[in-house]
Amino acid sequence: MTIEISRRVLLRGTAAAAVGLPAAGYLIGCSTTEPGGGASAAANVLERGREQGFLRVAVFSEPPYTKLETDGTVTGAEPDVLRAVCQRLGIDDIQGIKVPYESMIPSLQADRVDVIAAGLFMKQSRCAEVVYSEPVIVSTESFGVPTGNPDGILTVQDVLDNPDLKIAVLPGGFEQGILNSAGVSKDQQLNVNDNITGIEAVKNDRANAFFLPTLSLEELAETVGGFQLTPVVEDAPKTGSGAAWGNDQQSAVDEYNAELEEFKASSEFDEIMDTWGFDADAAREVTAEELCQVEG
Ligand code: 6CS
Repeated sequence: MTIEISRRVLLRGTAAAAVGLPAAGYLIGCSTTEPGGGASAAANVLERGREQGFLRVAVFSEPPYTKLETDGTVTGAEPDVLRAVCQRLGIDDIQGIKVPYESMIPSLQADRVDVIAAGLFMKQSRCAEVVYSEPVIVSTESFGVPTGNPDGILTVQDVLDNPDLKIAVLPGGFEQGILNSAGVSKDQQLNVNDNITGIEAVKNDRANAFFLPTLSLEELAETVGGFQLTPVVEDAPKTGSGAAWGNDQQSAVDEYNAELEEFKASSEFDEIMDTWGFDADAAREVTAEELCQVEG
């Protein structure tokens, strides 16, 4: 399994060396990182962040949830909130590490990242493996389809009703989980590496639809175009996400949540949510406990 290290991390040679990261472009396997992930071996992840000056954050670079800029800066709704709250807690910065969704929790468990802030949507199986902070975003799902939606795909049931349909999904992603829970066969699923390859599969007829969060498809419509979004998929569960921490970090998450609660009441939170197109109030009106009831 390889994990892409943002250029900014590589440019921070000493910091990268200090946390046991190689100067290579990729972090390969477990052997190249020290247990505990770095300069500070503090058991409490926030203490580690204060001591080493940053936290390593798993992202996928799927705007507006997360975005790895070409200079290595990590932005997006969730990293921007994480950075703001961390700075209030005395942690100077966060460093983005690109990790596929299916590898995020294993990377956290292997201590190759300190936290996940990727829009890794809350659901029962994930909530059993990590400790989520309170939610900062609430999300819906849509299909990206050819213009005119020639196959009439609007719901997961429509996919079930037509076994000839092929749906592009990100491996290990929330959408793949929805299809699997609904009983959609693997034969109807096309695993794609990222959002661009997913929408290109639709545009070149390798898939009839790309199943992805509504806001991610809206971003692709602006940056890539050449396809149509369906309305929100009504038979897909609605959920949300917040930062995901190691299962042994409950005391750190309690400290983080206390600061996050104050931050969510501030205008700065509204500004970040507005920048990325999310509804700040929706995230204020739901809890991690509620979203961790989402099946899957
Ligand atoms: O939580 C997930 O797995 C999904 N989250 C986002 C932001 N995009 C796709 C992914 O499948």
